[in-house]
Amino acid sequence: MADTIAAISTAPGEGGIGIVRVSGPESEALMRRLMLGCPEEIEPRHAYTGKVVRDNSDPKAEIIDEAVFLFMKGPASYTGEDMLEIQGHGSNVSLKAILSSVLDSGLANVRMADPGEFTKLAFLNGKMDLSQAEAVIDIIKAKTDLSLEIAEEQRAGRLGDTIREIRETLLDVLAEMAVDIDYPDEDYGDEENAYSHIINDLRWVDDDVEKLLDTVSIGRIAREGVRAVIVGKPNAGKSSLMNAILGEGRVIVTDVPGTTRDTVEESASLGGVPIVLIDTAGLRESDDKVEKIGIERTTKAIAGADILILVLDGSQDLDEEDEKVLEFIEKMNTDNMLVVVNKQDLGREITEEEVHEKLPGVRIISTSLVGKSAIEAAEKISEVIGEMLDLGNINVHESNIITNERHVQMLRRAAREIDEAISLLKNGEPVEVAELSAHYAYEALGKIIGEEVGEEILDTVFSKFCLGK
Ligand SMILES: Nc1nc2c(ncn2[C@@H]2O[C@H](COP(=O)(O)OP(=O)(O)OP(=O)(O)O)[C@@H](O)[C@H]2O)c(=O)[nH]1
Ligand SMILES: [Mg+2]
Repeated sequence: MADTIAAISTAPGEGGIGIVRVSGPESEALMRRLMLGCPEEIEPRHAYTGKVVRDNSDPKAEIIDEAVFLFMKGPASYTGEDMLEIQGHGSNVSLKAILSSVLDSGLANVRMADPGEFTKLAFLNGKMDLSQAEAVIDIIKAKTDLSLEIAEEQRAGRLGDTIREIRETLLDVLAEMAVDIDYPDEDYGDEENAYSHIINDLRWVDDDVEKLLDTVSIGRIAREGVRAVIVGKPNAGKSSLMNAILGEGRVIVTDVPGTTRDTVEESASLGGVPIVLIDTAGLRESDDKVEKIGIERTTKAIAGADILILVLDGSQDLDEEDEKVLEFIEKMNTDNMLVVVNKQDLGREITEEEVHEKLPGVRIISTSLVGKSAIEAAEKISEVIGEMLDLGNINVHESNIITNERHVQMLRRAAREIDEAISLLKNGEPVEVAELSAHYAYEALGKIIGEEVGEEILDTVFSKFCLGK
């Protein structure tokens, strides 16, 4: 007999409600055993309220909790098996008592569930493909509106559908190749290559795969956030800018140059998109040991930046220190750069022309980051960053966005193999060899939706889940 698994599915801690979830052939028997006064006939998907006891047949059994019992008959359940949910009060003590009553019931093969095992069963029982199962983890772990929306599209099966379509096309090409192997066509008329039609079809597939790969950087932003690094000479107002965007006094601000000595990272949400703001130690020559290390870290942060925000003290002319900073960043792409000319309230010495001389075409904002004007400045900066990221053009509901590293690997492998097949055919190699590459591409795509995946991949995927999901 198959195992019956159980776990507490709600997060630990105090909560209004807490749920013990059971899946497997003993689900119904467990309801009969644990629910005081369980009805003779249990109607699936019907909510029964009742007292929870360790063992119904014991007349002196202590009452553990009062709960809602929900029995779901397989295959119409999340896992595809019979399932039972016991929805009690969200107390660790009572939930543990309910769970141990399930586990110690003496019924056959009842055991604690592994992390992600409910969803793994759903996958194994054909309730969802692997990309959908992975989206379930992404939903649970989503930190921003954007990552949630992407995960929800994937859970609904959008990516899986696209992958199946691409594989179908590829399967047709494989069939064409097989025909050519069996009946080689020596006379190819006007076509420059006997396999032109196959090469063309493979290019279509390649395009589709590349289209998915093009979304990887947006996917990474959705998952990890945009790294925006704030740089500038000491005292320019970098920490003031960080605080203004965060809307709190997170970083120490003083009029002492060299106040920030280490990089400070803080996450925020920009119109639903995660952004990691990184305040840095002002860049300058320094003999101070701590400040020197801070400056090294600034250099490292710059290297890993998606967006660079250069803060200038606009109330003074560009000086040597500014020049030093500019040297640091002059090789960077100005498309990903924003210059904030700060301290406008103290006068305006730096002109846009001057900045553009150093950094052609760069976006410039003038600000004052003290007092009330800081709020306005932060709004303006957020808006421009949004434009820089082209956030308006991310349409989660119209296209797939690849967020999962395993999917990226498989798509890259598929693209490589298709390219290989194309160049083999172009070089006049035997179709058999190219067919093998195309076949590997087909397999790699299949792994995204969980076809032909081994235990090892499944273990890695599901070990990322929490207990009870
Ligand atoms: N008048 C005026 N003062 C500002 C403005 N922005 C920042 N300041 C002041 O300038 C000083 C330095 O600000 P910080 O934000 O600490 O500067 P920083 O670039 O982080 O400096 P370091 O950490 O030393 O590199 C503080 O006294 C701020 O209050 C502004 O727009 N106008
Ligand atoms: Mg600072």
